[in-house]
Amino acid sequence: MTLDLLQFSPEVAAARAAGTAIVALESTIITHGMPFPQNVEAARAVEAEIRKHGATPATIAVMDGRILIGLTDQQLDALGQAQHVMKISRADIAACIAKGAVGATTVAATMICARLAGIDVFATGGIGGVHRGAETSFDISADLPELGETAVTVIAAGAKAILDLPKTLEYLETKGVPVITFGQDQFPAFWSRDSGLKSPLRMDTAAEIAAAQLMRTKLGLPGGQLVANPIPVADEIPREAINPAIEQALVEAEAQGIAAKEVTPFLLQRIFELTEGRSLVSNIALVLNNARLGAAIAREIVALRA
Ligand code: PSU
Ligand code: MN
Repeated sequence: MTLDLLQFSPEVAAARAAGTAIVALESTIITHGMPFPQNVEAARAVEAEIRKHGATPATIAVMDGRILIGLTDQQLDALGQAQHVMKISRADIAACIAKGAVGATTVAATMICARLAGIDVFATGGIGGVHRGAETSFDISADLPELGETAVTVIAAGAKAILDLPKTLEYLETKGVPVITFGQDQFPAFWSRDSGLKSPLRMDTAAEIAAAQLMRTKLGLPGGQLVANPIPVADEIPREAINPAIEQALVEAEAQGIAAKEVTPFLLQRIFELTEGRSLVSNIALVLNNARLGAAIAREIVALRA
């Protein structure tokens, strides 16, 4: 029944029929995370990277009352330029589909759709988290509880230092989410390889990460895994270099009364402007890096299930 709501692109439908590896991708990063035209170029490059590494990309969005699992070139282009696209999470995905609006899926909504489509792995840039000042604003991204509920392995470059990273890790632990850093002991902070915090878990191979997800299923544990994949050394922006932009963006958000769903897009846009585009170059590089690891994990899951 739910399958009626899903519209698979021809490429994704073929991968499903063949039982080969698929990696889900979100669309909020396209509509609210990066400016046009770099957003569409980046989305295409990420899809190509996944194909190059032996898996099929499935970019997810909502249009015309259906959930698209895999976008055609035209759909991707239209989404990348569209104005007034809804940023949808768990709270608003049903309303968006029901009224036939165009919606870009956040990490939480992409996880929900990936699970419905039988996709185990999802690669992105950064996840939402506990915002600084959450003790008064209560601003905690719906991405975090989703990881505790929906069985999808999400690959991100950690969380941005616009967030309160210690609180984000505490919240994930409370929700029973394994936070696995790939190949190092320190939890990464998106543009920087080191947040100064120790990662709860560390794994060094895609096979281990795949096995851990299947073990959760075997144990009857709901929920996914967060894989934190450090940005490549060559693309890193050191903490000292990015921090002034982060601090200024946060001050401006506060002064302008930016709240709720607007907070994350506002901060991303301001940091892009304040770093004169440097943040975006690194952002694209780390998403490509996550796409490669996502493809490897998806292939291992297929192999383990065989
Ligand atoms: N963090 C990033 N880039 C992004 C986002 C977060 O570094 O593009 C997007 C993702 O779609 C994420 C969403 O799921 O913002 C979180 O929004 P909020 O904080 O409103 O939950
Ligand atoms: Mn929020």
